[in-house]
Amino acid sequence: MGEWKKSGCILCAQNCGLELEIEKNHIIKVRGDKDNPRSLGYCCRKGLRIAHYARNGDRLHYPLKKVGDHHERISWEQAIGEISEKLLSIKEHYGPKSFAYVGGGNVGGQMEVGTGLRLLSFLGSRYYYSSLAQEFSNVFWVDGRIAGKQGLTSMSDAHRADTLVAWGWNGWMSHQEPRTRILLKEFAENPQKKLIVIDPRLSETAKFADIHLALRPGSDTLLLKAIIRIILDQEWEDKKFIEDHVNGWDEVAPLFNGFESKRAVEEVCGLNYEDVVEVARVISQTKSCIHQDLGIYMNRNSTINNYLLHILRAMTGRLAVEGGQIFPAFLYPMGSDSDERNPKTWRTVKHKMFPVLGVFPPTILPDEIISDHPERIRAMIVSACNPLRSWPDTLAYEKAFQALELSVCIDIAYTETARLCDYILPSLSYLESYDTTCFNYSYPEFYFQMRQPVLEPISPEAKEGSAIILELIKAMGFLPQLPDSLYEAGKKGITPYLGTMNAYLMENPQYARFAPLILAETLGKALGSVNQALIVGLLINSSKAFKTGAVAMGYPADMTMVEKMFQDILEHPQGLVLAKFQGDNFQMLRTEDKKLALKIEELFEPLQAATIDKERADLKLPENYPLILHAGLHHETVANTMMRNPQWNGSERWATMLMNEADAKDLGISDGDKAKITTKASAAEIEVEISPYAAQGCVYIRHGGGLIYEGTQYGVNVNELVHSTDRDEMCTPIHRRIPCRVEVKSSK
Ligand SMILES: Nc1nc2c(c(=O)[nH]1)N[C@H]1C(S)=C(S)[C@@H](COP(=O)(O)OP(=O)(O)OC[C@H]3O[C@@H](n4cnc5c(=O)[nH]c(N)nc54)[C@H](O)[C@@H]3O)O[C@H]1N2
Ligand SMILES: Nc1nc2c(c(=O)[nH]1)N[C@H]1C(S)=C(S)[C@@H](COP(=O)(O)OP(=O)(O)OC[C@H]3O[C@@H](n4cnc5c(=O)[nH]c(N)nc54)[C@H](O)[C@@H]3O)O[C@H]1N2
Ligand code: SF4
Ligand SMILES: [Mo]
Repeated sequence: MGEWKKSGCILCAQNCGLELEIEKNHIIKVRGDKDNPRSLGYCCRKGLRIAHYARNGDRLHYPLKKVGDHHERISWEQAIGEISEKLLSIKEHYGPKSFAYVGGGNVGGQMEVGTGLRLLSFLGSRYYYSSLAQEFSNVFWVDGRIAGKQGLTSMSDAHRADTLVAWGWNGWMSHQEPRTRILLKEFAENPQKKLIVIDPRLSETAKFADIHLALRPGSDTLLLKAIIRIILDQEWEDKKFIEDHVNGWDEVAPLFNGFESKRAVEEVCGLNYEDVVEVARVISQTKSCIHQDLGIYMNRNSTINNYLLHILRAMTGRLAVEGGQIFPAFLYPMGSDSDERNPKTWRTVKHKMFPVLGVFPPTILPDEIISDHPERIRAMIVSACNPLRSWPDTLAYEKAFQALELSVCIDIAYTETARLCDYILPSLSYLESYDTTCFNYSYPEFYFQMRQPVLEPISPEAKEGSAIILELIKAMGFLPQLPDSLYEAGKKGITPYLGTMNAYLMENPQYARFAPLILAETLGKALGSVNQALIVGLLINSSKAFKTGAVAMGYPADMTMVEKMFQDILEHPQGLVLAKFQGDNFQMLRTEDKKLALKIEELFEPLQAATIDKERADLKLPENYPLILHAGLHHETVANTMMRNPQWNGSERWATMLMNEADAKDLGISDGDKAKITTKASAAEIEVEISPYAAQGCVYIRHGGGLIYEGTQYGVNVNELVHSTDRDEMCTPIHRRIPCRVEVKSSK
């Protein structure tokens, strides 16, 4: 019999509450935590197998340094000393643009970003690259324009909707909504609710649909334009909502003048027009919610499609409303506002690409390293991210890492990225440390969970990622000498600490911008955790809306709020509600008049240029690549690159490429045969699985394959098949549409 402890799942952004039975520092049983206010006991197959994340043969135990072609153990002192010296020397020789900070957290935890971004800024650089810009730059950019500022990322509020549209989202497998399978079943079973799935294939989610529009892959722009045109023709738009809450409608509506919806739907999207009219009716006439996902974000026309989706929501009164698409408030936003129209916004030296939400895109990073520009990137710290498997064009990344003068990886495992780095620093895992994620979003109740350590560290040398970066910052001399009084005050409690800190900053206003780091260093020491101190910092710096919402929950309005709240957080390892937002969702907007700014002038031209004829021509595949590779299915047998031991999937068949029966017949391929798949980037051999879940003309390889576990590679790394030029206007990769060809290699 072990001890049951409350924690959270770190394997997807739902971060469900979990209870773990721990015996002798091993997880022996897992169950969903009914006390978690958001997940309410829900847990999927991945969460149940989380023990494979905590313990695996690739865990790191001490700092390593590359010597020749292998890594050797070194001390922390040597690691911090050498890395900080090299960083300063590279900066001195080549300037601040030569440094990039990469990752900083994944779906399981992000507190190390709190120190990582400050290290970046101390070195004078703004080059922060993360996986966020591999999916969301397109939608973050559109959200930013419509809401008035980047950082207010909108999300679907499916549980309160009557119609749920799954657009390029396979929720049954990927979740992406709280308690997704329960939600989808509720939509399937309740006659008052409708599930519409817009996906070229019969996905696992589409099986539950009332209406499934199996559109031609990549024809979403025309379908969206058609739905909008139909609503206008039928006068189904919500005129009152538009009048009250939308600016720019008079200029947006004419963009759809003369659009031939029937012809687009039938000739290009390959759909029945009556079905599309019905979908337009249901979206506009019921309490509808559209959840779009990677089928849109990682596809052609991603920015225009996100714009069209918001136009559709706004004209039907479903944007910034409960049960539709809402702008939730965060304790901390996913990133900072960056506006490329401001000439001070940094661009990359080679591609002149701008950041979105403060993040630069992974598709161009290899070019920015390999470039012969004098200010090219030469030094990089990667933490909690695995670009060598997660980011497009592995072959380009392999070359780029060779061209770096300093590469450092902070991880829990000897990953494919770690293998190429000069230094590898061992982090505590998310189950061995205090951490939280920015995915705590909910509205109007603000739910929050700080996970607490439930396992003893496997390695006595491992540290919090944030603490490692803080060590580097200190070794480079960026932090002032801090008085003992600050260290001492932390031991007396948070309120006395804040008093001492305020007094210190009044006397030393020049250090105000270092406040979070001073907190991390001094309060972090008192609490025994930098991450905890950073979370206290988030509470201190929370928005006015958050603080007002917390007072409405009964928290004191004065300085003691932070201490009281942090105490509650510690006493509720299952998570809790910290605030209840007041007023309607429009109050979250950053536009001056709190209206939706629907007019995005830069997109008018490309939106209109996407005509039926142009789209038809653009959708044609090259003759030598007649099939579409869906590069990275987020299937239940995948957990990004977090579960390294392939045994976590038992005897489940997971390393295959899914193919439609008709395509297999055409190519003379049988189930279990080895096929060769070729793309512009490269070629690979892979076992074919004939599947009802594959659309004709498309093949599907799961995301996260090709991990090297204890020295052996398992499965195909799909990012070897993606070329860095397979990207869209926001530089997000077009992983859902990689032209390819497939040939039979050997029969089983
Ligand atoms: N089990 C599991 N769950 C996960 C993850 C995991 O690794 N494993 N990862 C998590 C992460 S980080 C993410 S971002 C999410 C991703 O979650 P999803 O976005 O749901 O993942 P995908 O597998 O890409 O599913 C996208 C759907 O888009 C469809 N699609 C492809 N092309 C088109 C098209 O042209 N038009 C339309 N309309 N649809 C198209 C595909 O057929 C597919 O069903 O999953 C999360 N959940
Ligand atoms: N071709 C293709 N590529 C894709 C996708 C696709 O669909 N197709 N999907 C993309 C998507 S949506 C996403 S979100 C990304 C995800 O890709 P990444 O951002 O790379 O995230 P993960 O694979 O979840 O984990 C990254 C690293 O975090 C490490 N890690 C785990 N726990 C800890 C910890 O406690 N501390 C530290 N420091 N490190 C830890 C893991 O060992 C792993 O090496 O992949 C993307 N890549
Ligand atoms: S839905 Fe996501 S967070 Fe919840 S148990 Fe499954 S993998 Fe973990
Ligand atoms: Mo993702």
